[in-house]
Amino acid sequence: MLILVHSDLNSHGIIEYFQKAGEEVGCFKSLDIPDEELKKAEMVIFFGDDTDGLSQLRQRTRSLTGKDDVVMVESTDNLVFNSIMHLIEEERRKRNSLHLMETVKTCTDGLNIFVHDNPDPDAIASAMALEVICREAGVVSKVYYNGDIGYTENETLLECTGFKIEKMTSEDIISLRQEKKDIAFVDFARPGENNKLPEGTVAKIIIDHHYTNKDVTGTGFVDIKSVGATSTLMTEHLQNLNLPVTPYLASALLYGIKVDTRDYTRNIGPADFQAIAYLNGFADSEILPILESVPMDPDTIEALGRAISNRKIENKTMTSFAGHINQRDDIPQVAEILEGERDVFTVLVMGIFQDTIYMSARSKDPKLNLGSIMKRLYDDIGSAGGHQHSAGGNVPLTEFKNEEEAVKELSKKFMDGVNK
Ligand SMILES: [Mn+2]
Repeated sequence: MLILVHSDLNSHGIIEYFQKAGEEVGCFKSLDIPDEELKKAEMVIFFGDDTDGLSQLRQRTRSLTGKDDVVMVESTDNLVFNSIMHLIEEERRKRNSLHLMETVKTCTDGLNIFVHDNPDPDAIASAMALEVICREAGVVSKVYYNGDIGYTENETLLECTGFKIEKMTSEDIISLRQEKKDIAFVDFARPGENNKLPEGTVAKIIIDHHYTNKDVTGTGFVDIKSVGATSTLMTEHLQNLNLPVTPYLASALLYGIKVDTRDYTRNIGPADFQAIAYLNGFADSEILPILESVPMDPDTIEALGRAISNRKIENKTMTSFAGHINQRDDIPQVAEILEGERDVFTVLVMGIFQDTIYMSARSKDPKLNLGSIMKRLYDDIGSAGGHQHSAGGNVPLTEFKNEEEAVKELSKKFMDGVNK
């Protein structure tokens, strides 16, 4: 039996709620609870701040039930405070999503959605979700990327969902800027950083989760929160706007969260778990394994082989050169595998693709912020940045005498930068 004391909860439907559920519940406005009721109590919840009354009740309950943990106390002020705070928070979240919807609706000439270079599953799934919002708003949208779709799982994701994403050429960038269409940045926040958009490109909508972009502001809708994945933010918007989530979109977003949090171990928090719980209600349990079953490309295996033989380890930090690669995305994959070596905390893998040396860094060291380290070390000669534990960058080979020098210089910078 559940007993509620000193309360006016009768009028709040609590009694009816438990009675409907077939549970016995008693509600008392004073401490005159009959012994026979108190004896049966599973829980007694005492509302208020009457400390004398509370200790009397505790003593009585203890002698009648022989147990210490039956009586619980809750201050009514706390109860009201928590409910109100919850209400305000929910309302703000809803309004934030409505603001996104309203902003999308103002893009009457259409919305060009950009994801970062070599988009990962999180960027792609988030763009898919933003397209759903555009469709709902009656706004024509198109998604653009640069670089490679890379990661074979991305190809599977696109094939399975039928989602269209356009590769941009440099001429495209010029003509896109001349168009009147509005621009959205998804999974990145600054033009020119990990994307080919010219500096000064103004986005009406920015949705990103990169810690290093927290301070970015804008005039339209800006949603930058340090959560595990942009997919988490997009899931919140879909939920708040009550928009339909197809099994494929749900699986894509779940996959985005899974990959970005590296199997739920990196930068993951309550918001991500909430999004996962929500998406689970829509996902098809057979789709996610399809998205995840990724055969490794033979080129990646070759790159891995070269990186294994070239690796150098000093102070738990590894640097390695994977040689000339056929796809830029071999580099992060190789870095992720090499980071698994015992006693290695931090890894930098380099590879050459079309006159540029690409780098991917990974770290298990909680004290490092790789994103800012990479930015500090390489951004002046190329472009670099990323998350705390995973970052990347690239530098044109013209910055160096030759390839050998490039590898040597970049490795040394990394070793010094990480171990200083
Ligand atoms: Mn992301």
